[in-house]
Amino acid sequence: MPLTIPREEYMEQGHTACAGCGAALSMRYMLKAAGPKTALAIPACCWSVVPGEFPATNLKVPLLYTPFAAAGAAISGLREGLDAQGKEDYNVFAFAGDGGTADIGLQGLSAAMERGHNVIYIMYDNEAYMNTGIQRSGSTPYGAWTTTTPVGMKRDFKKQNKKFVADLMIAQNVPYVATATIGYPEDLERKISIAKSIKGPKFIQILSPCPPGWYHNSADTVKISRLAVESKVFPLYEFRNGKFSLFKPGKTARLTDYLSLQGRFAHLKDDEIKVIEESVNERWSYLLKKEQS
Ligand SMILES: Cc1ncc(C[n+]2csc(CCOP(=O)(O)OP(=O)(O)O)c2C)c(N)n1
Ligand SMILES: [Mg+2]
Repeated sequence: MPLTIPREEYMEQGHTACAGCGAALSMRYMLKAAGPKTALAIPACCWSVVPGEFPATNLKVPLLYTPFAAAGAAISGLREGLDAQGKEDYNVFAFAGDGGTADIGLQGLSAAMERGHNVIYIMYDNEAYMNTGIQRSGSTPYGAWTTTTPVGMKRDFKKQNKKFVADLMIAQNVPYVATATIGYPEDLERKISIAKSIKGPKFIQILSPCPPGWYHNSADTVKISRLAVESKVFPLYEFRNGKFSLFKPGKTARLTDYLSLQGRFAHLKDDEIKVIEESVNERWSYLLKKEQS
């Protein structure tokens, strides 16, 4: 496959992300495709501390920090303000965590999409509230250890299934919805570029492994992100103008290949892994049917 990743960098050295941070790669790739005419809104999350303080932030694009729940409202306001100045050629992005998107920011996201603003909302999904110490979110998968679903004598890991926010955006008929991950960077660049080319609201959910939160080796971030797709745990899909298409990875992996590299799943017994396997297969069949319908 030809290399389609732009060489330009809009994220510089000097950030404070952990070694192997999937969300740092998500930002880097996103900005490469977004380009210099980008205005960014970031709610409370890891990325609200990663760039450092103004004027020494490591991003070459302007950014607005917003309250935790306010990313959707902020990008609507940025869009209106830029348009009023005749700067319709600027792209307006939100870059928000899963807690800020699946939970506290969901109403603001849904409202921004409903108003039809010409914006791109990126949810970087590290599957928990990482900045405040690994608390479970609506996007944390079944079986995961977090500090609010601790595994102790009662083995009280997360018992609820992951809420798939991209599915909710499809239900709302958002003009462009996609899932992506940093292990497939060309695919990620392509999806950001498509989002830029469509007028109206867009939503992209990027799986972004987190070494301290998932208890994995920081050298394995990209590998785990690819295994998530190959094991069908995190399917890559696109929804455009009402048409749904599902990526079928050329190489498949076992669910345990994905789970076994992460300490957050180390406590799981065979019957619990079976529960995950069944729900992964069920979801894959549901997505296949969606593609055929
Ligand atoms: C109203 C409000 N409640 C709680 C917080 C504290 N807080 C800041 S960041 C954060 C976690 C964000 O989680 P997520 O959106 O998943 O991003 P991540 O930290 O994982 O990058 C929390 C709970 C806050 N800033 N505002
Ligand atoms: Mg998170």
